Amino acid sequence: MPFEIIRNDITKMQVDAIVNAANSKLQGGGGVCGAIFKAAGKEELQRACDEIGNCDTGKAVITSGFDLVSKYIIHTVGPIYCDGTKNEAELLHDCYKNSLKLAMENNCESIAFPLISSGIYKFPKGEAFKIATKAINDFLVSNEIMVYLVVFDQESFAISKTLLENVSTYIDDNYKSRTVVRKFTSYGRIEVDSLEVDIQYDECITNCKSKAINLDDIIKDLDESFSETLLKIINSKNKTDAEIYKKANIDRKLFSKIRGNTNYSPSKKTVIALAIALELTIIEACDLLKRAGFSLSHSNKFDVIIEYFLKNKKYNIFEINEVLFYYDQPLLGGVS
Ligand code: AR6
Repeated sequence: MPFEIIRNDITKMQVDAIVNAANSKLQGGGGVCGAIFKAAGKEELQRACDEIGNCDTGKAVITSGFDLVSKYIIHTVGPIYCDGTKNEAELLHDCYKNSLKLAMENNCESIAFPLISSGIYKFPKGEAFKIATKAINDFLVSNEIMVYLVVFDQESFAISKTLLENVSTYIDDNYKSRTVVRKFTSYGRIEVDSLEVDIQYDECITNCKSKAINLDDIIKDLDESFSETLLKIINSKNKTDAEIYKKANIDRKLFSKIRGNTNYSPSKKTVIALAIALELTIIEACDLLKRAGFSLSHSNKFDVIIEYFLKNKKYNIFEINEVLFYYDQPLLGGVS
């Protein structure tokens, strides 16, 4: 199952369980805890918490979600950050692991976490984010559950400064935004939205014009489909399906659809996620995209960011998603 990072108010998440960044006495508090108590119904939730009593740091307990959309609230107690030498990282990792375990025991198919300990408990946000993503990824290697990490601010990201600077320079050098070009003709002034047209598309038009087209010939001579090509690449790289859809952060059911239907039309972000998981070169990735009817364009910021990672052979999908998220772009993977 995939893992998605989203910007939202956790109390609005439509999932089976949301996680509360609680205190060990399980008392209503500030921050995300305050928001959850308010949305769930303070008195009822406090009564349920009081029945449990308390919870040690790194551990998790569960209550009903009361007035929330989610069925359950999992309360986990993050460490109060001191100086990094008091086992804070391990305890924070345990919060995610134990909450996920508890969600599985209660048959939850989806769960949303806030960035535990990163507010009132003062864990540095970048580090807290890294620990959260690592703990979630570790758990997903052998478990099936949809996980959302709900973050409030860009500060939470652990992306290295150098990576951000490199991507930013690459975008500046390559991104061509839509510009309106004013042309003067004998009819007066007209305005043209000058989007950069893909070279491939240009070539295709030229080829079509220069050749007499026989539709039967073209259909007989169709290239291999996206899914046929994908399965061949997976085989040639000696990978299993599970290795690839997990690395691509793609839902297993979506992958089964692609495998089972030669003519399946995946979304562009699914193709890119698979290209990243297969560690394709930029040329191979463009070929795979073409087989699904897509291309990369310099007039699209998302595409330029993907191109940066492919060209630099950086294939960590979560790192790519952090950068995409930073630039407010759609993330890779998911269920469609
Ligand atoms: N949705 C998602 N994230 C949120 C929301 C929200 N509605 N509100 C805040 N955040 P914190 P902690 C983020 O302080 O550090 C309480 O009093 C926020 O930006 O809520 O673990 C408890 O009772 C931050 O990144 O939790 C404890 O006593 C993250 O949630 C203590 O605070 C966690 O910040 C726990 O402190």
